[in-house]
Amino acid sequence: MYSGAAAAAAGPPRRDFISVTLGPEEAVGAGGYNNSKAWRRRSCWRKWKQLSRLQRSVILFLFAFLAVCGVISYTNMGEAWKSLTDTSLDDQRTEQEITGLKLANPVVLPAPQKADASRGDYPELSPQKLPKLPHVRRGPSNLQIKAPQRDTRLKTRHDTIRAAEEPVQADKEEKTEKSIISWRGAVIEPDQSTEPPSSKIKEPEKPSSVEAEDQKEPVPLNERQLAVIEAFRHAWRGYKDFAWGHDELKPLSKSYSEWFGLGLTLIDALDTMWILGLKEEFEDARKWVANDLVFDKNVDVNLFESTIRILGGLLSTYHLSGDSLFLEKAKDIGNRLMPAFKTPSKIPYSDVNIGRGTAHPPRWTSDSTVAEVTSIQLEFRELSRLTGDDKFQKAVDEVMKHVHTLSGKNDGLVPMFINTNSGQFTHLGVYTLGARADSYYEYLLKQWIQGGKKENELLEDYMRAIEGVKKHLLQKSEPKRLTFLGELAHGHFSAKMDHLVCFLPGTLALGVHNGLAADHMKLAEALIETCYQMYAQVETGLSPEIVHFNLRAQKGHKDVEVKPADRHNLLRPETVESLFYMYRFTGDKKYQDWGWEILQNFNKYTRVPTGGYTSINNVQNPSNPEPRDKMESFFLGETLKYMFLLFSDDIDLINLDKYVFNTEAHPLPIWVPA
Ligand code: DMJ
Repeated sequence: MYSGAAAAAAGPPRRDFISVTLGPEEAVGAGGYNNSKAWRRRSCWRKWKQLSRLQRSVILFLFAFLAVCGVISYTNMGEAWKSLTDTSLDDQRTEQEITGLKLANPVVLPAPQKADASRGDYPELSPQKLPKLPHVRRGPSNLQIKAPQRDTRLKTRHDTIRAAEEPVQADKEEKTEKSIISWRGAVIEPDQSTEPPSSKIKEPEKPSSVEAEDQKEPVPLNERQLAVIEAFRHAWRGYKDFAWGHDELKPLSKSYSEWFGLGLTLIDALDTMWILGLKEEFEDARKWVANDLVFDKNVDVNLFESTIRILGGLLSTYHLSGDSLFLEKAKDIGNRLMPAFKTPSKIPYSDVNIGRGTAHPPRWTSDSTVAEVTSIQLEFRELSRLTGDDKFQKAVDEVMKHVHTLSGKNDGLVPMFINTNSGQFTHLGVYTLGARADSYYEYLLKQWIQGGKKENELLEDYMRAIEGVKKHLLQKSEPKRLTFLGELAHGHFSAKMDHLVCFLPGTLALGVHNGLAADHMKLAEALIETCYQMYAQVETGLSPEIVHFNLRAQKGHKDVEVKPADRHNLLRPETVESLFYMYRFTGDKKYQDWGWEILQNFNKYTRVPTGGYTSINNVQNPSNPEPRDKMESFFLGETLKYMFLLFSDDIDLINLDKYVFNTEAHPLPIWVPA
């Protein structure tokens, strides 16, 4: 509004001008408005004549340029239209296949982004050139012409296995061919359907399904992969014969042990069977899940263990198979685990009774383990995304946000315990990347990747922690100068390293693949060499649970020392897991060779002739490794899966730009950035 009084009071008004020069023809004169055709033509011509020679040439040039552009784009549109028409006429291609083509092409992740000031700037975070993969055999992903062949890769895998191992009769062939279509998943939804995290999740999402990757030629299995399949089948035979539907096989006593009474090994192994292409085994197991898996039981389960093994296993199997049975079961167990979060601090209790809906800490303390409360996030976040119910994600995100703010960290390194009442760290001053803290670090990076690399607090905490690792925990051993991670207890360094720490080289390499500091790769290379030496320097060629490194050179001493209480091997996966990542990202065959040695030693010292593999008590005694009579579920869920992937040259067999593995080796989709 303009007020004259106010303007006067304010003194002479500031004037802004726009000057418009009108020629006599343009002026609306006394004759009024004249828009006749003849007048307009005359007027244009006069105007053209009034222009300078230069102006006329520029205008003529512009017209010519626009005309050329018009011709070019017309030609392109014609081509595009033609190919579209051809596509729709192709009666071999179903609507789903066409959608699948679109789906499979874009890499889920964006190129690594440079961290800017608003995202918390780290000098280390500048995008790194991703290492070239010399072993990549896939063609360009952006295939626009060839329709994807559904089922081809796993179908071929079955064929290879069958050809190598079992002659099959003609009628059985026919039956198998028919069932291949159904076993690959009743519902194949080609939509990757991934979304960034949101506190208001509305639409339930669909499975990602490896189907989307099947458009390219299947890569045949090599001998080492066939050896893994043979090992898996041997382990599975023992489980099936003596422990079917129970938690863990006791292969020597030909019986089983129960932990939660939920068929732990069977659920943990589902996606491994899918990836290895073990159709019949998978179908048997699916039937058990459909008919016998019941969560309405008066039983206490550990929140972390049941999340990573059961919830994680069901979610990934749902994604790989597209079978909604697994999502239904995942929802059921997810809901039953939620009472764990009803604590004064919202830091969850360690134990939940899934039948009664009650939760509690262990009997002797009100503390929870830090790794446990911070390594359930990938699974609960994914459950929210799939169901459209944000309660799961809210609960676990709150834990991470809270831990982010806590004091008691040492350059990003966290203590091992946290109190469920106060929400504070307890037992301060002890820092390790081994038991009780390990997967906290792993999940910082993996949640950041899962969410599309946007959640900066997670990245900040991860980067800070790796700096803390370098500052406080890194040392070199004698005589071989192996780089290892020790522990810090109240300012005192201990040269003790758990085998569990061997997850770290793989995690570091994954970070570098996603654009983080290149020096993390150097550290990863040094650490994986050490983890391998934890096997190679021991009499059976199998790593003990814990080693101590020599800091001073002594005659006749190796780098690795083993204490009597630590010389067991539980068939753990961490070293093989890291070997897999290292091979994927570098293509260096030595990592495959190291994994092959380890597999052979598992076969030599832990294989039970009547079926199954067993943990052993003494890795230093090849003539009597002292079998413990237990096959952990993670041997099938993780160790053999990572072995199989390590020996594969197919980077699309669980593509690491599309999937992120939870800490129990269950692949979950990476959410597409908004
Ligand atoms: C598995 O349950 C998981 O890998 C977990 O993160 C650590 N312990 C075992 C395997 O060693």
